[in-house]
Amino acid sequence: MRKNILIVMLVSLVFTIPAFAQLLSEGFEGATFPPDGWVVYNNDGGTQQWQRSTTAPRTGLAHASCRWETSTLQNNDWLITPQIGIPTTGGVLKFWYRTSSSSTPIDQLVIRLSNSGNAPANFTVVLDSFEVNNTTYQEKVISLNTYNNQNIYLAFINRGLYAWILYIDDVLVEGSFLNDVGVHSILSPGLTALVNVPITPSARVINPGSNNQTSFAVICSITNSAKALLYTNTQTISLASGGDTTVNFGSWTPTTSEAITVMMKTALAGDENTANDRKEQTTNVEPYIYIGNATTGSYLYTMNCNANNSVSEAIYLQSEIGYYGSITNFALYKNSGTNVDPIDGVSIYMRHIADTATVTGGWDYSDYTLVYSGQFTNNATDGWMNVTLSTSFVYNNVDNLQVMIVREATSFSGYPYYRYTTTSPVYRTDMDMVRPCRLH
Ligand SMILES: [Ca+2]
Ligand SMILES: [Ca+2]
Ligand SMILES: [Ca+2]
Repeated sequence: MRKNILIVMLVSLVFTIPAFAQLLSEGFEGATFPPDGWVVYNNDGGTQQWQRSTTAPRTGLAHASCRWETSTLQNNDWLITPQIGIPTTGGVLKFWYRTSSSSTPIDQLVIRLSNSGNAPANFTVVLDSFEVNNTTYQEKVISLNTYNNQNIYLAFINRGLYAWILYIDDVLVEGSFLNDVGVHSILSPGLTALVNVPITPSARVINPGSNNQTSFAVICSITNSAKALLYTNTQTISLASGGDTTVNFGSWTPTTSEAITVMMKTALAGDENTANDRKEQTTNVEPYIYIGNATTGSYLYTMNCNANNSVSEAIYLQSEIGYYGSITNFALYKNSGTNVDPIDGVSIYMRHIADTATVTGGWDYSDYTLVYSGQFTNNATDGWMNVTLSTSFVYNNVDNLQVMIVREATSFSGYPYYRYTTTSPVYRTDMDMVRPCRLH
């Protein structure tokens, strides 16, 4: 029950879209400094300037940092953003700052704005100027409403006299356009699609603008590496300000194993923020999804036919599957075993699960879907042993996939050894992370 509550909370967090667009978002994670489009000036004649540091990131691995000069020089170090188009309403700058020491002399940070060029002389507006003696990160929020519908640059200037080391992280500029819709993410297909299995391309579309929008087009097209158009489909939708929705396009069945490019975009007449209109990804169309590359077999894991009755559970990670849609077949790789009679009394169950490893203890059927019941294929002494599921399982490409195999029958000689990999430290004989398997 506790688990269900957690899931509901996560979903509501993920699907709340505030009615503003991110115009600049910089966490200084990239190896290049200054980041693309940013500029640094060391205007105090010293040796220190703004740089990337991994000493004290607020988020991620890195942040921007500027140290005192070795003399008693007053710092004059500039870190300047790329040009930012401030939209119609609600323009705001947010960033996090701190110093390496609260002792005197105290650091001084000045925030300036230019609505012309990005040379220091252009920054005629002082937005804020304040001492920094906090040694944990604090957020600064500065309204940019005065500069709506203008193209601006922002400068972070280290002006401490001698002082310590200034840190900045997570610089964000937001604002609302009147008319702005976009594609938040491609939901389907995943990074893998299956040959001859229909897919329903789908996208999550958002309206971060201030205006409600009616009857605008959302387009999906799929091309191959030769640029041949394999599929295109247009849906017309309406979306209230701050809203988001899943748009499902018409079904399509890939027929060839190849890499395809999936493009989804919104086409709203008069969209003032085209940066969020389009998403693109490469999807590999494959005949099968193979998980694991083990070469050794075990009779104990996966499906134990050396005992009367057995149960096993395995978790396959979303990162290993990367597929959105119906799973219609499940196969294990038989490494050896002289008996080639079909294996009686086998039931296969599947469920979505957030866990990344199986847990100790008993097993139960909760949340599981029975996808197959009957004889398990066993028609050779080695090779993939495949069953076509009686109930296909629609995999969401978000959670991990848990598979439970229940065998209710007596043991037999010449039993199979299936290829497997245990994921240390999750070594258990009753429940285990087992690879490989094959899905399609
Ligand atoms: Ca960071
Ligand atoms: Ca300097
Ligand atoms: Ca847009």
